[in-house]
Amino acid sequence: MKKHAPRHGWNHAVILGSAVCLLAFGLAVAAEPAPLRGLREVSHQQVELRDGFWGPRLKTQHEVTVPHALNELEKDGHVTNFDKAAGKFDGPLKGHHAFDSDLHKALEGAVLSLQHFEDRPLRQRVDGLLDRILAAQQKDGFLISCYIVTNQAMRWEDLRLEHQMYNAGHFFEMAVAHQQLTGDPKVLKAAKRFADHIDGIFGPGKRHDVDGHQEVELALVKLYRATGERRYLDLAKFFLDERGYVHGKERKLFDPKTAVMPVRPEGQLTPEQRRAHFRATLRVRNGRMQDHKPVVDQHEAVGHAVRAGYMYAAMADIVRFMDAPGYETALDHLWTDVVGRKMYVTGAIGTGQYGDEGFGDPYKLPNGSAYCESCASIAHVLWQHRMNLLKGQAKYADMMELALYNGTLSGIALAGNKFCYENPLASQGKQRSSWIGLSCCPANLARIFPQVGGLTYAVGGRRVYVNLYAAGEASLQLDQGISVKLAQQTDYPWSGQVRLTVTPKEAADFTVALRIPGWALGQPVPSDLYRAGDKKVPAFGLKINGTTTDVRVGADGYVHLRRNWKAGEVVELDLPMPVQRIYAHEKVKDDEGRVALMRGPLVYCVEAADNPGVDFGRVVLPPDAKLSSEHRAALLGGVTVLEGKGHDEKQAPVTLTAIPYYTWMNREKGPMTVWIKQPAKP
Ligand code: FUB
Ligand code: ZN
Repeated sequence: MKKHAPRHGWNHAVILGSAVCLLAFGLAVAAEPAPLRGLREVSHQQVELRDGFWGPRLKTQHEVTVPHALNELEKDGHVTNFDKAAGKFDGPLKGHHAFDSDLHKALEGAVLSLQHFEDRPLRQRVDGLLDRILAAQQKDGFLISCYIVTNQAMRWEDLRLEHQMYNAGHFFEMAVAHQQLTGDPKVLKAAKRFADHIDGIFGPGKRHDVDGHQEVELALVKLYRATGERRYLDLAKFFLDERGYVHGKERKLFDPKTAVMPVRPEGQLTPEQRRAHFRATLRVRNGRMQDHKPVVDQHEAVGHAVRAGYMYAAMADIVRFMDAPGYETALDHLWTDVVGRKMYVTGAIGTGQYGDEGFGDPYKLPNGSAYCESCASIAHVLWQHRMNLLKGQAKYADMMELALYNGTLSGIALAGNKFCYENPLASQGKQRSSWIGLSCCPANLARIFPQVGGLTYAVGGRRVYVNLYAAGEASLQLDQGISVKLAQQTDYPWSGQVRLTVTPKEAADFTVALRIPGWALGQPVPSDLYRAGDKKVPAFGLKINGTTTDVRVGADGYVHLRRNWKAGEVVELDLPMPVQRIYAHEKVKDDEGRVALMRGPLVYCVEAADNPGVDFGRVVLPPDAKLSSEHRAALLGGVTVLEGKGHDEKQAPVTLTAIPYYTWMNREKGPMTVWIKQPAKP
């Protein structure tokens, strides 16, 4: 199943083929626009993650998650909705107005993974599904099944409550991925027609409005990068800039004083009255949709965390590709607020405090009722990745790594076919679902893992940034025509030893910048929200061609290895991975008197399956208890477990065994907690 042909030879053929097809279809062929500032993104197509931690995960995503997702979506009517929209048969619409987006996301996952695995049956299945989607496209380019089937007059009504642009955005992202896989622009062409239709309705001098669920903004940036057409970038910025304004025919600042909460009708409400009241409350500009203020005036993260994450990601994109005064300052403040006051130790975001998947008040991070939606962690990963591209600083990649290995991975079972929506940090026992009617998370999880290769590296001038440590090979293009292959051998995250073989096509002067993770320097997060119990961690080691090299970590969090690299030179990085006790800021009352455990980038938890009969509500782990680690190849797909001696309230000894948080909920149902009680120091 795995592609055997050299990846990059194949890619060149695809790129060439794609240029020919694009010309044949009358689409502009443009080189991808270079960012005005920051780093260049590396496509996951340039990186093969084999073996190690991610290789088997990508295989499971391809062989299990994608077909499972497509089966479930077909069963639930996502595809027949398009058939109905195409006029193939009549019947009521299935599901809700965001249904299309789930199918687009799962298809994007399929297409991304087909870039790494040969799989003719899946390819045919995807082609068939895409034909059914495209058959529903209207003459003017509109393509959302729900409105075509139910009421075309509602197409662009109630934007803030419906999900029109969210559907469109996921369609655009999938189309870009499809074009990159096949070189066949038919889906991209349909996406352009749809985007042009939207561009014809919304924009300066046209209609001023925004979607209630951001996503289209980052998708339009992708469309711009794939086609070179500037108007998609401008439209993305328009939608961002329009937030916080009165929506209508002109640009007018919104007056928050007009946001009055509707009065709930008295007495017993009919379901319709209840719905109407709920919808009326959603219309209030309370920040839930980050539409309460212009984006440049948003300095605190509020509202629905998925929407926020996608919006912040798009803002970071915009700053790289165009002039956007005020954006970077807002992003800096939002980042400080999230990473400093509103993020779980797992890198997850969303507390449920206000009854949604949204940010809560500063430092209010309840564990059992956490509403850390998997989609929010994915959005967080995408945002931190883009912040790293914008600023070239390791702290953003640190947070991307934290959210990826913990908050995101916990959303999917090891077997790849069961999911979790909320990802709490404490539970009395929970089971994963094989599908979720509102399938945003499973479909999102189906598309994030094939992208990990692209998160692993970034390029800036004659510098390659190594952001993640992951076994595999990459083929990168630096400035001045420098081509270089990088091969990583590592057992990361189980071991911090990484062997990097650097093979430039020809000897050349360039820099390999290695991220030294905050956790390896005694700082688990780049804020005071969580601190390591032991700040004195053993120093990391570095060798070049077997010779120990004394290097300093730059202010940007990387060590910069500049030399005239020759083929086959080897860098060995050794990041010691002691078990760390982690403590939360004293203002996080939910974590008071508690300790979490980390080793490397992984956050740990204790789960009943390894600790039978232990009451996590009573057992304590003393601050001086020795903590050991042991790799167990046969457990949970191969994990390093941690052990420490605690005791119960009668001082009876209890051995606690902790597993990586992302592996919980893969065995029988039982209690789990990340934050373990710790007796106060005498
Ligand atoms: O509304 C679309 C997606 O469904 C959101 O991102 C999730 O929070 C879920 O509500
Ligand atoms: Zn979701």
